[in-house]
Amino acid sequence: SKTSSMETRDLKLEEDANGVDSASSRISFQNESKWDDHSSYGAKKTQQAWCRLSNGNWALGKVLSTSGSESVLSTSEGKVLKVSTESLLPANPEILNGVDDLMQLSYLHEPSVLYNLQYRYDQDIIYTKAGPVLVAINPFKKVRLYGNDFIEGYKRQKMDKPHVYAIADAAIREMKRDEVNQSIIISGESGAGKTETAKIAMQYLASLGGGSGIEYEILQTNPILEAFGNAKTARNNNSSRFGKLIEIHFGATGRISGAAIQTCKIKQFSSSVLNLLYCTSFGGNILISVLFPPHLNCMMGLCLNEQFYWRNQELYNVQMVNDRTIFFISFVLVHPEKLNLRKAEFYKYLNQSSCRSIAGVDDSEMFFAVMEAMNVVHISKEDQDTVFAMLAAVLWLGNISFKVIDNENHITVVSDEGAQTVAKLLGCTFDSLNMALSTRKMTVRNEKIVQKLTLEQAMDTRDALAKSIYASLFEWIVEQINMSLGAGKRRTGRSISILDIYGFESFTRNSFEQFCINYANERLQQHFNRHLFKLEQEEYIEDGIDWAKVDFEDNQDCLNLFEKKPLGLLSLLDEESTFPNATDLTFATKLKQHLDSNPCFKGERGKAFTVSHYAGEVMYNTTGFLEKNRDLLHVDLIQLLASCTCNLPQIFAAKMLVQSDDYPSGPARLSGADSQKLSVATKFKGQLFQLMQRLESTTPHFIRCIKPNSLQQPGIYGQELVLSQLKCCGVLEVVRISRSGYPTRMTHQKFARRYGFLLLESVASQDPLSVSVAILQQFNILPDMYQIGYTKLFFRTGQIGLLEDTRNRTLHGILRVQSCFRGHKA
Ligand code: AD9
Ligand code: MG
Repeated sequence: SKTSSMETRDLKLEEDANGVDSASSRISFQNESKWDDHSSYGAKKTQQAWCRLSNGNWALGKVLSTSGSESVLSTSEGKVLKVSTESLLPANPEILNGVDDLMQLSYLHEPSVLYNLQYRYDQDIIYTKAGPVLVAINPFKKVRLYGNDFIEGYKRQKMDKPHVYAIADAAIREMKRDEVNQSIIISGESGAGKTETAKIAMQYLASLGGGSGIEYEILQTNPILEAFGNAKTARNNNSSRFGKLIEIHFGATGRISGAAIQTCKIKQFSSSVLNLLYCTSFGGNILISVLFPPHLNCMMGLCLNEQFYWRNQELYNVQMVNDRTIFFISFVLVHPEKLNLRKAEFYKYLNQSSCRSIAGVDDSEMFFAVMEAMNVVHISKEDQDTVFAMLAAVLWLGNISFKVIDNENHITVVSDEGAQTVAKLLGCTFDSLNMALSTRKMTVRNEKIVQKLTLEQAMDTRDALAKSIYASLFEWIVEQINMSLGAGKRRTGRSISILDIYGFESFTRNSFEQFCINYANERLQQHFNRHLFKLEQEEYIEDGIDWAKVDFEDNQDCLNLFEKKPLGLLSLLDEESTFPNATDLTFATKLKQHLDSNPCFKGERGKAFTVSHYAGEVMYNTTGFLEKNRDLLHVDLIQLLASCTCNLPQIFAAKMLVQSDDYPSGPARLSGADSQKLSVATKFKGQLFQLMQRLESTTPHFIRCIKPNSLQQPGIYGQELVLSQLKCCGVLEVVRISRSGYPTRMTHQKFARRYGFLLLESVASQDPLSVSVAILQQFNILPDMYQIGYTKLFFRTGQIGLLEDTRNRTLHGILRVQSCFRGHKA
């Protein structure tokens, strides 16, 4: 270990000689070469170095020789490679293997970050800090890191390794200390572990207790929300189809007093990946996904890969209910004759798939857990019955069929068991159901007319009704939960919010859903950057050090591209959505016409355009944009629901009418008498702004979840996959930002105390600052490598290592002398 610590010292010395110039520390989000500037192998000539293999992976090797521009490397697998010296990156000394915080690495570049995370992951250490950010890598298996012992350990500060518990604990402490609300922002791609992480954080907060079982109630919201809001997809067996913010309130005594949940409503993401209920009618194919008690929903068998499965340019996302659930619902809970439930195969919305179960998931157990949870959050038995009646109505709606009645393809609803059951479950007459599904009232030149629907239109209308019932049901359940958790009752105390939100997405084909998700992430990224830079700068400025302010290139340009009025992506989308004759192609053309001069925008051929996001370029295809953005729910359907005798449809209708007035001053109210709603994108933006506003006033804590493989399997670490996520969630930027400043800080006192004894000559004045300066001089630390603040010393990366090594060696020497001396005496 002695040799390796010597090695560290040398490495650090050399690195620092090639140190960073703070004036040039502009953060450029796509500029990878920055890494190389800072860390290229160049003159360092470390014994070990990283080289990129032809498959894109990084390999660690021993440098055997370097002659001119070529080096010979022997890899750990025993291969000998001839590579260009330029392409090599210096490796960290072994003693830095698996450090808790990436910032402790002497050489910070892609391979060293990847390697450090993998080194830990291989030992089931899934949490690592990247400065202020916690990186969590999904283990895809049970890891022994949770439970009461750990919770106690972190509470008593006996444990200090990176952990979600540590983050939750810091949030609690800071909330109390600063009297400021806190937030824990969890992001990552589908299947990366956001929802699990959020639950782990909730578990920690709940352990603080509340009284009257409120903490248990908060935890019990998870199975309900997952039952109705999650689905099996190709990427995750339990994928959330909604974003969630849970705000946990604390009373004056520091105990939990209540909570409030805000979901990023799926309704406004209709026809989207985030839909609870996805339904589309294309060329006679009706596909729908229905969410039922947890894990019961399975992805349709033929849909092998959710994100890449396109047909008719639509995204298929179908989930299932299985027979056993239906059995439980119909025979255990509600009167079977009322719901009239059949086997899953019987329902059109369900029989698109052959997948009926998930390995390792006991549906009946989960189902009863949900029933129990609904009791805990005080949803009455009657209401629970109605909830299931609504789900049954949705299923039966899918089985409604139409009869063509003329040669213009106009239709009428077939009065069979399907339609009759729907009418019964909703509490309306068959005639009114038929009317709502086969005609549409419209106002043309101030005259009210009734238009007959064609088969295609009727199918769309039927599916839109099913979708809106499901989405309204989800919303209603969230409201019930909020009422039970005492939302709005006691908002006097402090709170900690946990945000579980879908991460940045970039697929080979990107549509409206990715457009919205990525826009949201662009906003969150800005929040993230501003916070990090603020943290950095505040400390420098507070300590009065001369630090050229980091002139950071933030992502405001990209946000402007989305938000500018009238010539931004969202405005232009809304405008185009109001034109009856507009098509996805005219929309794309319009974008190119107005935005081509914007540096973040690039028009592509046909219906496509590219946006330069902070995480990279994404090409969007406008197919379906207008339709998805309009997401019309015709007045006729709202009126149908309002006329029902069953209470839930009535409540849904009232809510829909209120919502259409939600943003009275909003510019984007769609014209046309048949539309009752704002555009999907505008509503989404409104929600996002509310969310951001809430977050702005909190101290954020960031957790970035990483998915190590796409197979949902333990023990597999895909470098490329991990790397792309590190880029997307900004972890690489954090590392870079921190490197560009003075990441190591120490008070004058501590510095003087720690290294003062190394001074060879005594200092005239014994005050900590003078001692510190003398130390810096004795060790010949270059002026560029440190700054002296009012209270602290600030160092560039790696600097302190040199002093530490000398200190260790000196102490070692002293100890040896002492023990020698003792031995002598004995
Ligand atoms: V999605 O965007 O909602 O599709 P998430 O929320 O990021 O996604 P989720 O939390 O659902 O992913 O995690 C996916 C699966 O990974 C879980 O069902 C677990 O099987 C697994 N997982 C995630 N985190 C952990 C963990 N800390 N320990 C064990 C985990 N397993
Ligand atoms: Mg999730």
